[in-house]
Amino acid sequence: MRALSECRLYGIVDLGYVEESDVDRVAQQMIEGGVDLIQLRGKGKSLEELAGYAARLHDLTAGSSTPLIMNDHAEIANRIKVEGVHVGQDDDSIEVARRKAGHSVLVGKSTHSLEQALAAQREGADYIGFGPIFATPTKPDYPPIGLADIRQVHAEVNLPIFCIGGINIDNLQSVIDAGAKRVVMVSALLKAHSVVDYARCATDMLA
Ligand code: TZP
Ligand code: MG
Repeated sequence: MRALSECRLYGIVDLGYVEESDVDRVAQQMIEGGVDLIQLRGKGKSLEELAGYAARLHDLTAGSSTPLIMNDHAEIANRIKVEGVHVGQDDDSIEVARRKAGHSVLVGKSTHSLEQALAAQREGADYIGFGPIFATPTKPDYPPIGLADIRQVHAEVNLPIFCIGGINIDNLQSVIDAGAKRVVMVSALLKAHSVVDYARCATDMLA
């Protein structure tokens, strides 16, 4: 399985954007375009439905050594042996997520400030998301934190840091110039005319 330290571009199969019939195709295109790890995110879907999607996706991701991360629901990682779980500030603690998963998993945590990033490191996260950097319809209730703290969070937090929120090819260079090494792209990638070309362009910029 690809190590987190090698991962630069994090893609999310967000069921708010991807139709059921498109899930496999989108995941395959992400892999072909060089997305390094993939998360399954399905707000409002039942555990049964999500477990079904996770099983389908894991068949695809495992063949390319791409870690599959389950958003929010560590109990699904207990049924489908995905490589990781991602929790937010209001979700299970990292310790509880690891216990529910029941096997060795990566656990990532969403953070929205330098203080939360430091707390996630103390709590034992394997990586963090840091954002939203820019305003985004994918997470509309969170105020954007901007580019200013990216350099400091990299100086103070010794974990892989994935900047997230409103990042696209047009603003990616500004995020990199602000100190980012790793990013998550959700809507920009999922809405791209070619997911493969868009991902390749982003991974080239992050190389
Ligand atoms: N957490 C912080 S911003 C965000 C999440 C899940 C959404 C990112 O989506 P997009 O479409 O890349 O802005
Ligand atoms: Mg969550």
